Amino acid sequence: MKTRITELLDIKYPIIQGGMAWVAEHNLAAAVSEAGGFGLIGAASAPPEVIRAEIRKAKELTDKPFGVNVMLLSPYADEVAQVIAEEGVKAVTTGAGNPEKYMELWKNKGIRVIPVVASVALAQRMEKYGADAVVAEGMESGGHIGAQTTMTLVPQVADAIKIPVIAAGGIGDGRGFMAARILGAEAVQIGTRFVVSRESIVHQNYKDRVIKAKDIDTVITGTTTGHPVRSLRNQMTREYVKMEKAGASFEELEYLTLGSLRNAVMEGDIIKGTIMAGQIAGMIKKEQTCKEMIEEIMEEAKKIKDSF
Ligand code: TUI
Repeated sequence: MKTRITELLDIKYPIIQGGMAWVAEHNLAAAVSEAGGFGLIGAASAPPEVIRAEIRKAKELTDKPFGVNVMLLSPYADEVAQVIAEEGVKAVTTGAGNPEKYMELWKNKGIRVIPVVASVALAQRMEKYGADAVVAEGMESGGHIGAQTTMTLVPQVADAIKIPVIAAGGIGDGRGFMAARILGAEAVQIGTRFVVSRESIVHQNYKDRVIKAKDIDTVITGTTTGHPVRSLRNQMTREYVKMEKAGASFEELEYLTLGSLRNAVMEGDIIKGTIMAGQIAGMIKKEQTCKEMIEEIMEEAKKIKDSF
């Protein structure tokens, strides 16, 4: 299935992997790229030298193109942006902000720039500043989210810009893939499903919790701090919501979640940790390799296409 995104990124299938903090390291990125999708290393809040090493390790595992996701709230964002330009990857996606100040640096190195946006306004601004594509990410996603749903955001962004759109948020199978294509997207970004892939280094407790999740099991915390985050309900989110209702300060809430994503992903602390996951978690039922996941999605999509 050829689209402007498969051409832009030189990939077989129009499926890109979410730049998930702690989860999206070199093994996952390489596995997704080897399977014909587009893998990404999630830089999250990691220091620049860690990202340099991650890029080099991914290059040892695959000759296929892959990218890095830059989380713009990171204290290391400037240095990470520089490291990416030095090391060279096929594309950068960005999250949680406006990547304007880095776009020239990356574009001069021939790196494709694909900002993740949660509004039409930012999508238009990114196009004007030379973005190659955008990811339109709905609030069904896990992690830090905007306010629009995928169903409403994707067609509005697709109508507003000429560069290709990648849909994200709530997509995990061939039906979601085809729905996104019908809404005007030329590829999809998938996060939560890849969390439970065999190649994912995520702790088994976390994977099992995602697999066990029901449709209504995610909650949004942090609305009061201006950084809403979707994760699976647990002791931490109950405590967080209680504190938010009681008018806790930004600092108190930050303290509660300090290191909590790492503790969930790496140590398997699914009680006090933050189990970021999207609303599609309820549909994800088994661990598979990235190749099995991608090929299954594409086969389902083809069946749907042929039945129309
Ligand atoms: O960035 C994400 N997902 C993330 S980042 C993250 S780490 C984090 N943890 C706690 C609090 C904050 C961050 C975990 N998950 N997705 C892409 C995304 N970007 N979603 C929403 C946005 C976004 C929001 C506002 C992008 C731009 C924006 O405004 C920029 C502007 O200046 O207009």
